[in-house]
Amino acid sequence: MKCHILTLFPEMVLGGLRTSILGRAEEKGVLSLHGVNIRDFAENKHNRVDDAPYGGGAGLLMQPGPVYSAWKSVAETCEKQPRVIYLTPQGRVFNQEIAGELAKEEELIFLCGHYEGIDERVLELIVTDYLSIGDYVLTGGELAAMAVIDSIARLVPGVLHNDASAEVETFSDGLLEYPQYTRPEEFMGKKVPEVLLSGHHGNVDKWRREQSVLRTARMRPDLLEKAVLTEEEKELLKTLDFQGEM
Ligand code: 6GU
Repeated sequence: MKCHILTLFPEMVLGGLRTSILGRAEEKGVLSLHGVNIRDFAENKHNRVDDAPYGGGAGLLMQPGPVYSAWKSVAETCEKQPRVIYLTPQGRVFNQEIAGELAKEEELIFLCGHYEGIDERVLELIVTDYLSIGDYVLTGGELAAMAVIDSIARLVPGVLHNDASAEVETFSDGLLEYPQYTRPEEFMGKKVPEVLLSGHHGNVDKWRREQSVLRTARMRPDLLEKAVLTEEEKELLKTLDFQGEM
């Protein structure tokens, strides 16, 4: 998978993403991250890429020319035109399902806005997907692009050590992850649950599944609507009253 990131701050996005697992994935050759500095495509000798909005109003907007040229510099190198994802609080709210869809793409272009946004005309010309990472406002699209790219990249085969770990975790079945423990067996007087020391894998799986269901009911009851539960699990939840717990 190859991700091109069009931004005024490529060092922020690449520095963040390359710090850990994705950096190693790049070294292994299963992922490629390419930062494109929109400022390199400025059309004046002061390298300015922003200007005041027509009609007045606060703040500055990114001008269409440099954004278009930055996109074109990437698009020219691609056989099949990649989807162009613009990060904006006006977009569809990103989730694990969208991550799974985007992880199937060979190549993606991410466009990060700054200031008050980007001139609408260039968005109409190049953007295929509008994505938000939640209902709050950031100063720019970079942090959102990093979150989206991280969650997509970890689904690409070979990025994680074992592909199984991408599956078991939170949301693959619509439930939160079960609690986990490592050494020592006792910490500050708190013991690791007995069943995990038993070596009985059937019981371990059963306990973990139950913990996932209970934890989801307590912490994110909204997720249960879409989760696939057995009749037994539904009965278990009916017997509980979680109001205000945890
Ligand atoms: Cl994608 N961009 C910005 N600037 N703010 C956001 C966002 C994106 N998603 C949530 N807030």
